[in-house]
Amino acid sequence: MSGSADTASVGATKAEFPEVPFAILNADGSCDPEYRELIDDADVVRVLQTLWLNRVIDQRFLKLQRQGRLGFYMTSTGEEATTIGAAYCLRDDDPIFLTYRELGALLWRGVPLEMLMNQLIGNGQDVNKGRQMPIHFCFRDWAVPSISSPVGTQLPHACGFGYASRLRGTAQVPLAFLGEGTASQGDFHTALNFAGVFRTPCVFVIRNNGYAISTPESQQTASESLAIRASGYGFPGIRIDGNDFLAVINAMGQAVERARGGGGPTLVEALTYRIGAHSTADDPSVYRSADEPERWRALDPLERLTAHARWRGLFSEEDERAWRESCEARISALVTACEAWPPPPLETLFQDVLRDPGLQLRRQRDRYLAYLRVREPDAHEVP
Ligand SMILES: Cc1ncc(C[n+]2csc(CCOP(=O)(O)OP(=O)(O)O)c2C)c(N)n1
Repeated sequence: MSGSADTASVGATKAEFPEVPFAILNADGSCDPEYRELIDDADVVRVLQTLWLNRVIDQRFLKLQRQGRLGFYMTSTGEEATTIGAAYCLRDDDPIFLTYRELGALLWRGVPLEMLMNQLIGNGQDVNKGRQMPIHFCFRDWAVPSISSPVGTQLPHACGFGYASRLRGTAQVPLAFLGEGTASQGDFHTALNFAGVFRTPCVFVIRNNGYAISTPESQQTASESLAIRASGYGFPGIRIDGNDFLAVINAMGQAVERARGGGGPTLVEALTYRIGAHSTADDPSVYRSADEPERWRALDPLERLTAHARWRGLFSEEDERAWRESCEARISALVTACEAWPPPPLETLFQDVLRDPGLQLRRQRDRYLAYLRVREPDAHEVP
């Protein structure tokens, strides 16, 4: 991995933030006794099950896209310790400002699988009426605001939410994810400067997965780390092993507690790796060698948490096989059910955008509905 134990607390202000180890899990899955208490046995199993579910969904939807049954997909394989671990440390009402690569956070939050699939497929049951690209989720009831395609826009939103949370006295702590490429965007500076000046409760988590599409991290920044940038904004930044679930929840737990207690924001840089392509529209073989992802498989967060579970005497190979098969079966049944729904009716294009669409749009809508009635008589009602 590109980090080392000495870079663990680069940028951290020791008076404000306790020492955070870079990694906690040993190669054989063991850990020091003081860290075992970070998570109980039941949760180790639940997290592993969520990790497996994430993988099964990634594999299945990648295939569906290749079969022409889905427009687009983006995997998060290899980054799940960071995505699930960060969400693990939140309260249910803490909003998660996502990018497109944090399916694990949604799974941990408990968004029903059917709602996720409806969005991916873009059928008439999708809460967003098929208006967003697949994987650009929005689930208000789970405190998940809409994902935006322009990278970085979620960051000012998150610190604004943190500011509002303090004014309202709700003690909610927004979590904002970003990739390391997005740390080069202007919105990163805007958000972190605002968060620092106003000490907004907020945790920013950089999934440093090595690439922004084809741009490697080495061409993204000349800084020795991204975590160190936080000190320029006046708050702590810590770099951790993002493939070590225990290291993630240890750092995140402290950052969230600190924010909730009025201590202000934290920047967490989680070193991880994007095992798959950027998206289904990308071919990584043109910019990285085939053995690079293979080398990272040795640090796979799933393998490492599995080794930890076995060290605790949990989640046997048989449990793992049974769980994987049950995930496969659940996803198959859901895909069949979600593909059977028709797409959103075309007239829904005009709904839920403006309270009063105005004369111009009303005319356009009426002309369009008249056209649909000719094209498909009986199928369309005036909304
Ligand atoms: C403002 C903006 N510029 C460019 C893009 C095109 N784009 C989409 S994803 C991406 C890479 C982002 O990389 P990173 O932040 O490292 O996240 P990762 O995809 O690695 O998770 C780019 C450049 C965009 N969506 N928005």
